[in-house]
This record gives sequence, C-alpha cells and structure tokens, in this order.
Amino acid sequence: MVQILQTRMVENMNMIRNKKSRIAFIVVAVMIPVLASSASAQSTSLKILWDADGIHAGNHADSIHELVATSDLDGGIFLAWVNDHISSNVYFQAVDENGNIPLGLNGKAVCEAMGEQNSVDIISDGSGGAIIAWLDVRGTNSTIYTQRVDSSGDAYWTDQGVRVCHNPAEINEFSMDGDGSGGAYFTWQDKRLGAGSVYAQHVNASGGLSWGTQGAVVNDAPNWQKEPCITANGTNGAWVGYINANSGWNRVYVDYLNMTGGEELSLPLTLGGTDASGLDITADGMNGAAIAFGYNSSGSSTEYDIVVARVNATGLDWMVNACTAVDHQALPFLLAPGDGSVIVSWKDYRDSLMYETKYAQKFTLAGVPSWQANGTRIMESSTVISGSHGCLGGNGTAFFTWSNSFDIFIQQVNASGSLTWGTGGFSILNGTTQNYDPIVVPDTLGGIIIAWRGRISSDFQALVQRVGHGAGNGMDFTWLIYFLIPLGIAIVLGVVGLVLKKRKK
Ligand SMILES: [Ca+2]
Ligand SMILES: [Ca+2]
Ligand SMILES: [Ca+2]
Repeated sequence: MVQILQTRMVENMNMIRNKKSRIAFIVVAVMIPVLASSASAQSTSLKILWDADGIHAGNHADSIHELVATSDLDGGIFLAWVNDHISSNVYFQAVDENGNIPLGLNGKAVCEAMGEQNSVDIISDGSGGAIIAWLDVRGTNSTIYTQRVDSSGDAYWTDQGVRVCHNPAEINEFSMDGDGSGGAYFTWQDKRLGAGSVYAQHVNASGGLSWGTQGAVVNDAPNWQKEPCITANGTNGAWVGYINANSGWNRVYVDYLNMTGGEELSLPLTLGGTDASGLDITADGMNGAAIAFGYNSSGSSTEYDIVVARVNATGLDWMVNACTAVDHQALPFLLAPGDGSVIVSWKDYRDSLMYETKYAQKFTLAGVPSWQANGTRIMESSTVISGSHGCLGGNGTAFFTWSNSFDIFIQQVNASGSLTWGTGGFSILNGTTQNYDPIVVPDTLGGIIIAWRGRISSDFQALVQRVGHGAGNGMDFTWLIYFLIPLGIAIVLGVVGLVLKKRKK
C-alpha cells in the first residue's frame, strides 16, 4: 500500500512538470491559504474553558433549591441560592474568571433569619458587588428583604437584610432592577386594600428607603393589579409594567415613576376585549423602555401571540406584533444592547404542541423587525426543557441557554439573526446526572459563564462553566481545516494524474 502511494506521488510530481499542470498547481497552492483562512473565519472559536463536567460552585449540605446569577463585571460570576431546608436561608457565592471560588463551596450566608426565605434574585450593584433580594417569612406574612454585598459577600446594609416595604400585607411576587449606583428599584403586588394593587420602592446605595416605609403607589385602583415588572432609568426613576384587570380583561399598563416616586405617566397599552400575560420590561438605553407580553386577541386561552411596545417620556412610541404564528407563544424575555434596539425571545409551541421551542426577534429603535418574520428559531427540543435564560454577547449578539433531557445547551444569535450553532445548540454538558435551570451571564471578555443546578448523588449543587475564546479544556477542531484542505487537493491531484496517465496510454 505504501509503495502504491509512493508510486502515485512520483507520478503526480512528473505530471506537475507538465506546463499546464504547473499553472494549475500554482493556482491551487495560492487557494489553499485563502480557503483555509476563510473557513477558519467562519468557524467559531468559542470553546469550553473549564472542567468538562463544570466546576462545583456550591455544595450546600441542604441541597440547593433555587439558583440565580449575575455578572461580577470583572470576568467572573456571582451566584445566590436558597437551600432546601425547612427554614431555608439565602447564600452568596463568587466565582472568578479562572474558576476559583475563594469563599469555599458553602458560599457566604446573606440571610439566616427564622422562617423560610425564597424567590431569591441577584443583580450587579454596578461597582463590583451585588444586590440580592428575596421573599421572607421571618414574620407573620411574606415580604421583601434585600442586601447589598461586596465581592467577598460582606454585607453593606443591615444584618439579615433591609425590609423593602413595612406594610404588613403579604407579598408573593416582586421584580427588581439596579439603579447603577449601588441602589435598586423594586415593584410588587400586595393586598393591603383587598384586591391586589401595585407599589414600588427605591433602596439607595446606603440601604435607605427613598419612597417611604410603605412604598410609592403605582396603581391602587379598586380592581386587581398584578404581575408587576420594573426597569431602571438610572437614578432618575423607573418604568413599571403590570396587568390591570379591568372589567374581567387583563390589560397591560406601563407607568413611569420619577426619582421621588411620583407618577409621571400611566399608559394603558391594550384594550378590553383582549387578554395579556407574561410581561417583561427593559430600559433601552435611549431614555425609553421596551415592554413585551403574551397577547390574546382571539378569545382563545391557548392561542397567544407576542407583542412588543416602546414607551418614552412622551408616551407610547410604537407597538407591534413580534409573532402571530399559529398556536401558543408565551413568556417573552427582553435584552437591550443599549443602542435603542431590543431583542425579544419567547417560548413557542408552533412546531409541537408537546414540546416548546424558542424563537427570537430583534427590533430597531424605530420598531422595525430585523430577523425572520415571526421570529428566528433559536432552539428546538424533543423533550420537556427547563430554563430558557439569555444574555447579551458582544457586537450585537445574544446567548441563550436551556436544558433538554437534563443536559445543558447554549445558542448564540449573531447581530444579523444567524445562529452560530444549529437549532440543537452547542452542548455544554451531556452527562448522566440531572441538570436544570441554566442561567447565562456575559464574562465581559466576549464569552459567557453558565450556572445551573445539577444533581450530585441525592443533592442539587451549583455548577458553572465558562465558554469563551481563551485556551480551553474543550476540543478545538479548527486545525483540521488546515489539514483536510491540502489533503483533499492532494487526492484530487492524484486522481487527475491517474486519468491523464490513462489517456496517454
Ligand atoms: Ca431561614
Ligand atoms: Ca387594586
Ligand atoms: Ca399564536
């Protein structure tokens, strides 16, 4: 066999001595680096950077029941979790850009007060620390507490947390967003007046309540208000979106509260006769906010569409359909690159009534869709999935993560709406353990860090993985392109040589 190959190579060299063949060889030789560099540019250099199974970042003795995450703005990730104890508590964890965990696997306690703490959330404080909030039943009724910590988990505010609203009425849902200056805005529903109403609070960088001990009123009309969500306009105030149940219809409202908690705008976005649910809201970086929601104009409870609107200081700027595809679309999730554009993704059942997929659309500042009509499909699933979180990447891209059959996947959507990987996504973890609820945050270096809950023996632990451009532990097959193209050309030359030789005979 070796002899045959050697013979053919000699024949090929003889052929190259022929003038025409020599020209062909030069053309091919010039094309090799061109083709190789072009193929290399199209391939992604993103790869898995840490241990292939992920790094264990939380190993709490009572198992981790809820896990949330945010960027540390320094290449790493902050985590917060609630343990699975009968009197659960709140913990903070920091993982640096190299996967080090200086606080140890138990993290640092944020709140170990009596009774249950749950529904934890975490955001950056804008200056290297984090603001954590949770629902707390240390007293009679569930209410919101919050704490600001530095990167070592040391508390800035009152030990065991600052109470956000001192009205005794029970609070079962809240939303928060950082003001970028060490403080945060909160909104919630409580039933102090009977039928639920919506309120808001600003907690300043020192842990003080800016809008009184009871919070500012967003909407306390006698009918029901619910599902509030909030986005900060820096320290100048905040937009609050919520459902206002007027005459039996779930209508979408957006209000603007100024820096003293005064209401400057209250905009009804949808009319009676239609229903809305599943709101999300985000500031767009251009003194406006985008709000997205599931919308039912047909009267059917299983055929919702997705609507996106933009509001600014003068009111409603535009409101458009993001998706009117058949079957059910729900739970939109917004990302704002900061240039006024907005990316909305949602759960979608158009491809299968049994298994959800996820689609996304990008809108310009003027409300013009940039990607495929009715959305670009960014993932598919063949089983029940859990989690569908996303974050911004660099250069107008976005990352999304989900778990499918207990494995973890990511997808990158480029600025033009094209996918870096197929709709199956890029596999982060394909193991024998059960893995749930992945969250993705930017690593501030063009890559991402993913955190999720994984079942290790009988307990759930926090795991993290970094995907980026550095030297990684994952396999990178870019080098194959440089090997395969010259090999392919050599084979073609060999075949051509044989054909020419046969013709001569
Ligand atoms: Ca507790
Ligand atoms: Ca009310
Ligand atoms: Ca639909």
